[in-house]
Amino acid sequence: MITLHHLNNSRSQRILWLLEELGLPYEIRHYQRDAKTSLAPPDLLKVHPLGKSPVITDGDLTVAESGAIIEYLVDRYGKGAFIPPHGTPERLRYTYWLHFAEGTAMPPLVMKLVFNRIEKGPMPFFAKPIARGIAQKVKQGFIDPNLERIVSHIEAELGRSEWFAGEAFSAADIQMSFPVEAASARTGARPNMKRFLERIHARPAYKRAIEKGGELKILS
Ligand SMILES: N[C@@H](CCC(=O)N[C@@H](CS)C(=O)NCC(=O)O)C(=O)O
Repeated sequence: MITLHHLNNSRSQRILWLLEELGLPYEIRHYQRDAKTSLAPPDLLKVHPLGKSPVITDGDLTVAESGAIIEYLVDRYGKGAFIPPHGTPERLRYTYWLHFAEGTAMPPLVMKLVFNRIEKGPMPFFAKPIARGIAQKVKQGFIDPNLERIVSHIEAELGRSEWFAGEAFSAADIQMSFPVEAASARTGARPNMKRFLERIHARPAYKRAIEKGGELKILS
């Protein structure tokens, strides 16, 4: 039996959604973020040394990292579903987006969230102008130009085909859903991204995943 160690309001929602798309039997162990820090509870450290979610256990195996979990589930249980055939241009696009999501898109999206918090968060009045100045400088000089390029790239690619890897829905769309949600919340949604989100939200398996794992409230 597969167990998904699911942290509320997190990237783990993608794995829940994939499990629903695959129609596999699984159980969910729920973990709640700390209300003040948003960090995962220490219990998750008993499952994996980083204490982050998603993580799955399947018999003796423990698999962490969304992209690795997606590859594992699709390879082991997918029977060819949600992955384009080997040797096709679609397969290369699939691999690209599977890595792009966490390797390229998420780091500046997380930085944007952190520096927004530094800029707006509570702190002693004498430190505020300094912190605000540093946050604005990092955002203007580094984070925002990077995000502009990333979001324009995503938007253009979603204009090329209905889904990230081509005309067929694949697990790359599941992996890319979180950066598209986060980019829409933190930089503003563009038309193709908006339509992509509408398409995924309408999928029955997506809706079941939200019912079981709780609403995904993307912070901005
Ligand atoms: N690249 C990893 C990121 C894992 C990650 O950072 N998960 C976040 C939730 S979105 C987490 O567990 N945060 C709680 C913490 O760091 O304590 C993946 O895609 O699995």
